[in-house]
Amino acid sequence: MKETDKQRTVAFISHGGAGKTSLAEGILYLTKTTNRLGRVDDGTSVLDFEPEEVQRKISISTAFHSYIWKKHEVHFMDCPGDENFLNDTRTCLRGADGAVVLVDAVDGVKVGTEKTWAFADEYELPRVVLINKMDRERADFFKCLAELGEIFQTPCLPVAIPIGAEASFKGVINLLDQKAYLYEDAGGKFSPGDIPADLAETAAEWREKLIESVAESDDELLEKYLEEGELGPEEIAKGLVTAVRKRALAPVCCGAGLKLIGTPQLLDLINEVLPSPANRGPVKGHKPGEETEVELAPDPSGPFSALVIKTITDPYAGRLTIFRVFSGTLAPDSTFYNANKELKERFGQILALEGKSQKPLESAGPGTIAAVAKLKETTTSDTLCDEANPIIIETPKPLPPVISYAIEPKAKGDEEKIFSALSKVLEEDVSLKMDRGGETKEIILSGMGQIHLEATLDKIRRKYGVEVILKTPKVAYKETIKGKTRIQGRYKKQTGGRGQFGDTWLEIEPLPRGGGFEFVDRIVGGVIPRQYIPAVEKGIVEAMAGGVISGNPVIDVRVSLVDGSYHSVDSSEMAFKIAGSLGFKKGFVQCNPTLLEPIMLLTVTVPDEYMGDVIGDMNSRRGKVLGVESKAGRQVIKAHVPQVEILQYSPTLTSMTGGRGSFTIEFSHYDEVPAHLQEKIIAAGKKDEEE
Ligand SMILES: Nc1nc2c(ncn2[C@@H]2O[C@H](COP(=O)(O)OP(=O)(O)OP(=O)(O)O)[C@@H](O)[C@H]2O)c(=O)[nH]1
Ligand SMILES: [Mg+2]
Repeated sequence: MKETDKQRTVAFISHGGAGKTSLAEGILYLTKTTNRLGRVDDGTSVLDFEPEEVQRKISISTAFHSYIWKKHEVHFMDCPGDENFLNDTRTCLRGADGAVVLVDAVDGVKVGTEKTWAFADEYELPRVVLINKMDRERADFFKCLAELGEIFQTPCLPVAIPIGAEASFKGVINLLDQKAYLYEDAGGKFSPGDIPADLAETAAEWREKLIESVAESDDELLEKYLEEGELGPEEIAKGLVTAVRKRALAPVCCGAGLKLIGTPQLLDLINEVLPSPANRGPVKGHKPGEETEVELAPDPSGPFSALVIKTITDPYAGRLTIFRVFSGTLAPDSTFYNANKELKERFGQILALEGKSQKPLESAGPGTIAAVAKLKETTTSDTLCDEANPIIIETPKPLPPVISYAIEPKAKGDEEKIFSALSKVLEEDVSLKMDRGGETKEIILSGMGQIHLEATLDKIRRKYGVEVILKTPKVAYKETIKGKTRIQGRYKKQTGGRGQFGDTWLEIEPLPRGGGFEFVDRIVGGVIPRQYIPAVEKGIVEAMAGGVISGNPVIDVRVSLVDGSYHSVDSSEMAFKIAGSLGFKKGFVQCNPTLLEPIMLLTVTVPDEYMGDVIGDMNSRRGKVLGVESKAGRQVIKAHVPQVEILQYSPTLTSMTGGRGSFTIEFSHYDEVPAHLQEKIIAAGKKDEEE
């Protein structure tokens, strides 16, 4: 059995492009896990290996690997930072015990930093911060540090400060051992030395602040510090660990991951302060089907539990299920119990993940991230466990999709192929949503952003060979009426032998919104024989489905069949169906017809300062603000807005709020389209019909 105190399971998180993948490649190289330094920029990264990632030079999907550094075995995840792919980051992060938050030394704290920081808060993860890319022009360590202090509640204090910056960034000063680490080249080689004289004062100042903060997080230390005015090196080190693990402090270090400057010091920090699975404590959950709480200690010989954090589907290799073990130890060629699906799954090899490749593992204990292939029923967020000790580990719901497109195959007839390819991709990406068979009969694909959907379609093309185009989804308009009428629908045809005859009188009137369709049979005295009456209704229903004025379906009407006549030889179901349809269409236009549009409930959450802009924009989109509520320092604005006005709301909100807003949209009700907008919709509907 492996000891778990020398094990770490960490995630690299940040806003997009802060250098996580480059840092991780550097770590793999430095720890001799790989023998060649992979680079994002030339497509040689073993972590960003999917063609969609290589092409865009961003991480789309969390990649997993592990390394050994000073006898510690560290499993890590390189998470995406781009807004479009943060759902994956959030899902995978549930499997980490600690996080390394990267901040670009030029860009500072960005929205993506705030969002990923919030995910780490959600899971109560201890974290360290790396101010990265110190070699870039305009890199500013202390400006970033100030931003961290302003934005986050957890105090962020340096344990290392930079020596030089930009092109002359040379190394780091470790405030704990008070040594300077100078880098000769970009290969990660350094030599320790004394703190340069010009930085001695700054280093002493920040060291004092660090010690103060460490002391404040522990009563005993504080007492000693106040009495003696200082703490010994061991006390500081121990106090720092305690402070980090209870999230009273996030230590900040610096470096340039691409050049491996500061990377060894970061690796030391990960080993020293982030928790092992044992330090992290038991995993909490509940019994399947019950609320009874269950806790499982991170004991390698205890009952097994693991959480599925990712599923990858491949048309050839099949399904790969990636999980984080919380307790117990898994052996190959065995079974485990899926507590969510309530069934047992059999598996063969256990695989260690090494970026794009895998290798067999003999066992997987607490803290390990591993995978098994070809499970049948298990999906992301399921808990795998021991049937005798079942547990369901709570996971958050996926982030709601923010953008929707209609999709169409490039080649006619490929609809089924798209549908089955998408179903596969949906399995691995829970932030995608597909709707089919809605009002407009389109396949609607929703996701976290334009790039998310585009990358998904690229993947479908590559893996399943279907070409798809994105289109703005159609709005499901409806026709209805505001007035009533009494009308005759008559169909008579005499050609040679037997003729056709059907004669109806209809009363057409509006129903309240949501009333749908009512057909009332008021025929008395057999003026229309019973057997023809359903045909009349059928004719009307068909006419309604195709629409009368704009090609959109009719709703909220009542049609009463009040009178009519028939011919004993020429009448037929067909004739009455046509008569009903003709009567309905003729009558409908006399009833002051109008168009209805779907109105959505738009809920927007933004920091205070953007409220005015957001409400102003809602008003300009024919929205009606229903109310504003203040929640955890943010404003939640609810409004009814016509769907057509917010088909592409995501980029609008992003540009209004610098990415700090979030929103959800759901259907609310139908309402009348203002008269001046109806003409265009009617014309477009007619054009569609002609085509
Ligand atoms: N100057 C400089 N550039 C860097 C450094 N680290 C990364 N870069 C560059 O920054 C860009 C983004 O780097 P990545 O490693 O892909 O960043 P990331 O955080 O993984 O990006 P996402 O996964 O898409 O969020 C690339 O062009 C890198 O070459 C660094 O330390 N210094
Ligand atoms: Mg990356």
